[in-house]
Amino acid sequence: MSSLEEQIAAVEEEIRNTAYNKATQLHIGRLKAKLAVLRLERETRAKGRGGGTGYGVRKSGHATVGLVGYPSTGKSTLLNRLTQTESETGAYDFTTVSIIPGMLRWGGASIQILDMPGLIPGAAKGRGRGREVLSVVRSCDLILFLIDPEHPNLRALTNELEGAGVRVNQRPPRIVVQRSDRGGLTVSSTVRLTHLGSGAAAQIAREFGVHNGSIVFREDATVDQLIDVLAGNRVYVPALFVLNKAELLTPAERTRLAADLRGFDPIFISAKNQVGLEELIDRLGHALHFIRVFVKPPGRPPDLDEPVILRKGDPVSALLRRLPSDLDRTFRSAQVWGRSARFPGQTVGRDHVLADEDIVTVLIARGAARPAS
Ligand SMILES: Nc1nc2c(ncn2[C@@H]2O[C@H](COP(=O)(O)OP(=O)(O)OP(=O)(O)O)[C@@H](O)[C@H]2O)c(=O)[nH]1
Ligand SMILES: [Mg+2]
Repeated sequence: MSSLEEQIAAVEEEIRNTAYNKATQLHIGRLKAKLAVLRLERETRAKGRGGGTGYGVRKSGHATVGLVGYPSTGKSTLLNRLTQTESETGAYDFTTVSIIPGMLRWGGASIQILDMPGLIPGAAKGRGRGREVLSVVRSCDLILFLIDPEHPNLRALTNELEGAGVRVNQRPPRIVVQRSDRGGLTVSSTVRLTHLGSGAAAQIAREFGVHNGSIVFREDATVDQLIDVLAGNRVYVPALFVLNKAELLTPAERTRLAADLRGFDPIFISAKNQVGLEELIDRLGHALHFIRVFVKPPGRPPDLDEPVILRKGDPVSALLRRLPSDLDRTFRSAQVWGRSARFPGQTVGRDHVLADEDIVTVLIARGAARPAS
């Protein structure tokens, strides 16, 4: 029996060597599914050995941003410029060997920025502490890719993340898989499927041990998207692409790079000369979608001077986590005024999604003492 790594390498090799066409489409789909299952197994084993648990960075602030790039692209230099931290920098690779946090203010929000060791090809397999770095990347709210114009190979970098289950600037596929014990597998869709038929979908599902239940497609998904949903441990992280050392570029080189990387909408900066950092900070703040929510104690006016900073899509429970801890424990319901309320003063529960500038009153269970605010 060959080792897990050998099996993974063999399947990867077979995928590479199989020409993609109508006749091989399903075969490749099944190989990809097999590969995803083997990689899941690798993750499970790494966890069992205590690997892949990361560096144990404590998240703080309103959002966490990870600096990701090849070695020597200027990640530490940028962290130091943005946050007045002192992460060691150097003209050689692998200067940074652990995760260094810094804090950046944006409006009323604080953004935690994590400087990390440079990534190299093979990181997902554990090269150069890659597995640890990638596990920290998985927990970030946003990835800031830092690129050296001399090595603008973005595909290799994002592929490395793909291999670790990180999906960059994608949203979760709208496919619902329900497993059951018997009755066979039904595949249905609410839209016309152009990438894979229901027979192919069922075969892919079987690779994951799904023989009974249902798969419903709510979008025209690809094989890779179905595999992502079946594998189940994917994270979907937004990203910004930043080209550093831009002061070394001639105008012509800059124009060419901007054209090559058009799809990535890159931001050109010079961390060393502090050029382009304002635009970067601004894009960063907007990409994190902060919202401000005002708390109104019962029977009193709202505190409009001190908003609670949350992120778009956050529910009432996220607000409770930012308030004195007893409020979370004794929560009964909340009343909401503002854009997320169907009418002023609507009574809602923990799962209600808040909107920017909402005003919220937290009501506590009868008999529970309200903490002094
Ligand atoms: N010309 C130029 N050099 C820069 C710029 N930013 C950083 N550097 C240089 O690039 C080299 C690497 O910088 P670091 O900040 O250590 O890079 P890193 O990405 O943290 O590197 P690792 O920790 O090894 O992954 C240093 O010599 C920096 O002075 C820049 O904007 N322009
Ligand atoms: Mg560094």
